[in-house]
Amino acid sequence: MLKKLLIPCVGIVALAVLSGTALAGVPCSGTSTVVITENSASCTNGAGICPKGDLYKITVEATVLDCYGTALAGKSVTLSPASAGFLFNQADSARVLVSNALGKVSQEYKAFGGCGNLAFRAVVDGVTLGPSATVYISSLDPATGSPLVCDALDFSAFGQRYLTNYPCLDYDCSGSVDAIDFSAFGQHYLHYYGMP
Ligand SMILES: [Ca+2]
Repeated sequence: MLKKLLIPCVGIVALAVLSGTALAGVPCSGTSTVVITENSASCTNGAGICPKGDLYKITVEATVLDCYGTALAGKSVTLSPASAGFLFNQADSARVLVSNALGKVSQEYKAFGGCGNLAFRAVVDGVTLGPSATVYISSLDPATGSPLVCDALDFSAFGQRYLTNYPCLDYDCSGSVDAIDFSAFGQHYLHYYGMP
């Protein structure tokens, strides 16, 4: 009995997919993209982030297409970080944007905490797009115990890693945590999210 019911159902779905009518206008994870670009002055693989937002930044862009490559305009797109080890403020944790005529949304992020490999994803009409490829983030706020502020806990973390190659604290991507990084740390010490 079940088999008799299932076979016609599968046939109808297959016909709808083959005809293309079922999926046109629906966001498609196979064709849509989520991309992070870095805006870093001195690093080709890394972007130092200060919780105040006054060092480097990243830009996340999602392009929403259906499975036929048609751009979907006017879609509500929720961008979210897709990696552990980071802390974003509430708005940036799930930022809702509306896609333009090219199906694109774009958002800058420059004030957050944590470090490591960071990816983003997008959700549109219940369809998850991405995650993006990861970019490596170094940070003035590496200690998770004091989120969104560069304070004594971060200084302690810095001291323990000084003269190592720990990438979280290598703000200029020189390959070592050295005096240049210490100078940068000092310039951003006690910076916090929302600081004027
Ligand atoms: Ca360095």
